[in-house]
Amino acid sequence: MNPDIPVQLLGGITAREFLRDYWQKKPLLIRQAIPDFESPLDADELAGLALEEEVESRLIIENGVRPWEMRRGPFPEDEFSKLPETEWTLLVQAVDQFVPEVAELLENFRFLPSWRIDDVMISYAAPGGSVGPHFDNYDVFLLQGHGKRHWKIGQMCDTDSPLLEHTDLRILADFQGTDEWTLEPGDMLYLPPRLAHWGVAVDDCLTYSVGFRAPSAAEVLTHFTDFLSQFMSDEERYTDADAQPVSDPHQIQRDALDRLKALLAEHMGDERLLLTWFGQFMTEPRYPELVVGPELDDAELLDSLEQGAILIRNPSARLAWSEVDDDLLLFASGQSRLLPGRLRELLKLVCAADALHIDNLGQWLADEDGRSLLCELVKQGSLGFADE
Ligand SMILES: [Mn+2]
Repeated sequence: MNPDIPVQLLGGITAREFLRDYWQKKPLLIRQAIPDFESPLDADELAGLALEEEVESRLIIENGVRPWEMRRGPFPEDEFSKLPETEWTLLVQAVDQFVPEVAELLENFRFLPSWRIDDVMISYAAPGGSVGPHFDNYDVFLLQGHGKRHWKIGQMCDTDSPLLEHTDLRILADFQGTDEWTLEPGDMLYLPPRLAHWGVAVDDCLTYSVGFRAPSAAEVLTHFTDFLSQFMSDEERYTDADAQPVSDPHQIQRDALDRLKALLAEHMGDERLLLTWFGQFMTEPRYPELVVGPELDDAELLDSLEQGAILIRNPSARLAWSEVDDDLLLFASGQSRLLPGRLRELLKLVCAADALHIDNLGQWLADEDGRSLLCELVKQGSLGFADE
């Protein structure tokens, strides 16, 4: 998309302006980001999802058996009828993986890399309901889906910010409000990471949270070094063939540090491995158990497609691609595959298309590598056959 065209979702500023002035920096309130937005699901449907085994949900009850009581789903059917009239919240994670109309909302965020998006969480709150003042380590867009929610924003926080003593929730002990707004359906609030915020339902309200993900530095280092270690032999060690006589045998000398730094730099600087690891890591599914496919061979796949079968992306799968020298890497749900450069348009199609079928795959089905790639993706569960 053109980064210099005003975006309705961003209140008429361009993607370039948003990234420059707000992204990861400061909040932005956008009135009618999605004009006349009508929530594709209602409170009852959301509650229905929270009964399902594979769906991740939480209930937060402000005055429960203890203050800010948290219960984890799946919930029994009569759970909601026993709740108080006010001051509770139901949070359902990754609704985009279960409700296609919710996944479609993500099309509005194509000005950001898809691998940065985590999920669409939807919360229902009874009047007065809130999860308390808190901060997150991630960017979030809060789209009001139904009813009204009053948002307050506050100070920037970090791990030293004092929290209420509570086992499950990270509620700020000290909230210094700086600004506040009441959001109505279609209004949206962007918040950068670590900004304190507090949203209280004015009436029955549904709020969509489009959440982003960014690995912590600790995760990058531990996971990347774990990945690298698979490619190293036990013989590869600290070496000091250039050692000099030492004056004090107990002292660790500067030259030892230099050898270690060289060893680290040699491995950590391998861009191809870094890219491979990163693509795999960022496309790991949130629920790997939902990414499984059937046994299938190239000929069977071709046959099905020729008979009109349609392949769609598994909503629980994550896909991304990259280039390395003249080759391409496709990352699919935590795995990577090196492919010849001529498949570039196929990779883009696989990552972006709503549906794959004989008409848009056309020539690629005649390409052995293309066919085998599609077959692999079906077997792996990243692509699946659409129900007829
Ligand atoms: Mn939050």
